[in-house]
Amino acid sequence: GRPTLAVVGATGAVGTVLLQILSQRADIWGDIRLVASPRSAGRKLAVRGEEVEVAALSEEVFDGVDIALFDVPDEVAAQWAPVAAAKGAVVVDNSGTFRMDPDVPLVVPEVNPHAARRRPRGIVSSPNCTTLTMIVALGALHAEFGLRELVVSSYQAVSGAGRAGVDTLRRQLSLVAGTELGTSPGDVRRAVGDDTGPFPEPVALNVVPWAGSPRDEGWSSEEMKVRDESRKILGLPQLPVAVTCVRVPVVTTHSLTVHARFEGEVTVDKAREIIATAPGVVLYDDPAAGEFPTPADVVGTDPTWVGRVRRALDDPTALELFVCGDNLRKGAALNTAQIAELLAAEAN
Ligand code: 11C
Repeated sequence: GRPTLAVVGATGAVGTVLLQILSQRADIWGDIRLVASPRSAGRKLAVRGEEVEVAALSEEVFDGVDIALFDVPDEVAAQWAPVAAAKGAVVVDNSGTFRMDPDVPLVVPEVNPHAARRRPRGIVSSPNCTTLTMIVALGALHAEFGLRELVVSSYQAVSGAGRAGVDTLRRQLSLVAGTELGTSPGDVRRAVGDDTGPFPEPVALNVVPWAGSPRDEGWSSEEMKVRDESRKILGLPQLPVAVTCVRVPVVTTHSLTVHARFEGEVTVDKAREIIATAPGVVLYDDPAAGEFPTPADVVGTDPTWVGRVRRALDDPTALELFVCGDNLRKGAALNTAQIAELLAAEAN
């Protein structure tokens, strides 16, 4: 029969997009069970055109489940993913909890689908949205040119921090709209007040060079994830990665500037050909005509969009790129749905 799917965290920012994606893609699923915290249990959500009641997270909800998609906070995944796996479900987890576990594959179907086959814990992880924004395009370029070094900066949307992030930006924008704020030190901060939500500083009319929590030596957790996860997905454990993560006043869609250095000389023509033909990647690059990806155009779409493809001015082995990807779709929900489809195909 068709596999039974559970969606854990169905009411969250990513869960909501996941239900849309499951309703849009080829329907390979039997039962789809929706699961959330007891607080959200009993609500009805639409998936595949039907209203489905949300069940409270418990051991029993995993009875008979073949694949369980987890879009929940790290600590909830840490507690419940092993419970679902012990019940016989293959877990596809979108949290940061298991990504660097050597017994948990970290999978991007366009880049390393084979890695999903070895999963001794019954858990497959999906990468962080910032890593996912660039990794499909980089995987394709690496396959041709051999990646040797990455230098990246992110421009991350507030929905990366969930509903609270979006609510914070909208509230702050309403407080600064139509004003002349942004002209003297601290004026934006005074206007939006002390409650900056999940961000350390106001995000409206601002950029904030911080995402995640503090790690050693001044690094952020988000920056460490981009480095560690990129290395694991590409199978390049020593890859030098320099990264700065920055939050910008965009609702959804992360962007990155990428400086990628390769084994030997590269040409823009070849790079453009690879980007234009790689599955899951779109080349949108004609600056003279005003064409390059921006979050306002990319939001709601599935692929990674790449523009501003240039060879580094001072290094014939390096490329400069600007990439955009919807952080809730390919950055989260879509990648987990694609992994689930990969696992379901395996069973046939
Ligand atoms: C952000 N990328 O934009 C983060 C959120 O490891 O899955 C996702 C954190 C993670 O804030």
